[in-house]
Amino acid sequence: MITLPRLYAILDSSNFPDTASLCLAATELAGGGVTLLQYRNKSGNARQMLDQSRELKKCLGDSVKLIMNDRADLCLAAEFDGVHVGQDDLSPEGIRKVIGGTLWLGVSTHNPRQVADADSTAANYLAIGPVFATASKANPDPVIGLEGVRKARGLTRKPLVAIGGITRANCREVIAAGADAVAVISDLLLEPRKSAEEFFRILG
Ligand code: TZP
Ligand code: MG
Repeated sequence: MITLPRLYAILDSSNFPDTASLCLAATELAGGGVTLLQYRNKSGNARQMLDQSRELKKCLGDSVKLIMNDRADLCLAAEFDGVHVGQDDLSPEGIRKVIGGTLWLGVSTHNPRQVADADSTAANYLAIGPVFATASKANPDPVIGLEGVRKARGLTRKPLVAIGGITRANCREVIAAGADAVAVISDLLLEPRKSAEEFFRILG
């Protein structure tokens, strides 16, 4: 079983004008204690994604575990540490055929049925959300609230990451509802290092 840090940072390329600013945010997050980081790019082509991923890995070195959103092929090509997939991506079994048994695999879920299904796969951790309203995802599933996190906790013993609208102001109650970690995009953007430090201070 893997152990997740309390904070799982996500860098979405759409929030950065170029790769240099993405890398700057990444190094600031690492300076603030982040050790698990997902690269998310919903608009770039495969070549752009691979270029940016390689730069990200170069600027971070080995201090941070890097997870590729959606794409097992780019995870391997960029030599990342794992892949995170949703309900419309390759199945966990399909992803394992590509990445093998060792790299990390996370699966997004949005309701109890999906949690139960994902629990019986070879995923290393599950994500559940959106817990609160989010502006960072196009066409998000319905908000599940803290009750949705509690329900998910009751359905899996895999490490559980809560996502969606989580901030320094509400993260404590999300962990109290049973999540092992919180995944965050927007509340890390303005001052990445300071925000990350505060998340860790709040969550211990
Ligand atoms: N999946 C469910 S909500 C979400 C994703 C990728 C976006 C989370 O971003 P934010 O800004 O922390 O709400
Ligand atoms: Mg996906």
